[in-house]
Amino acid sequence: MERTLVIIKPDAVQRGLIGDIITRFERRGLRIVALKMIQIDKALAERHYAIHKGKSFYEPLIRYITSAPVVVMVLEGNKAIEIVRRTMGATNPAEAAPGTIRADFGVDIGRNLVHGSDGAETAAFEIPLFFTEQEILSYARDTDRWIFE
Ligand code: D4T
Repeated sequence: MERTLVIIKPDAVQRGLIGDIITRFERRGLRIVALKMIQIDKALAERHYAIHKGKSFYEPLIRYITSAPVVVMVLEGNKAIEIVRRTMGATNPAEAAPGTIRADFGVDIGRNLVHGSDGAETAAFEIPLFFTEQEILSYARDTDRWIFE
């Protein structure tokens, strides 16, 4: 089963949207296998966003993601990576489809509420940045057979 990293970003935490955002993913049927609240430091932010180094939005992005606490989670499920991306909506909330998290709660690209790994390789890189193996739980839910074929 696929795993993906989700970050509920500082703006979402400050705006009291942790519960709403987690609920979207829970209702979708994805299984939460790790979850914690942290404040990302500069070193971790720079590793996580290394791919964007040198771009015009890089410095503001690092300032934003380190500015206040975030909630990080590992979600698991069939096609979890794609399902999370579609549930979040387009990177720019102004272009996100109605019904997605970014469209329903956001306006600007630099305050887009949530992060989800954008592919299998990215997930494999990002998850260990935030969680040890011991922090990621393996368990089944009684409802799993009603969600996963
Ligand atoms: P993240 O990584 O935060 O989930 O976002 P996406 O995967 O959807 O988008 P991304 O990697 O292209 O961008 C990372 C992060 O940078 C912000 N950003 C992006 C920005 O402020 N201005 C921009 O022009 C772009 C492209 C938003 C998300």
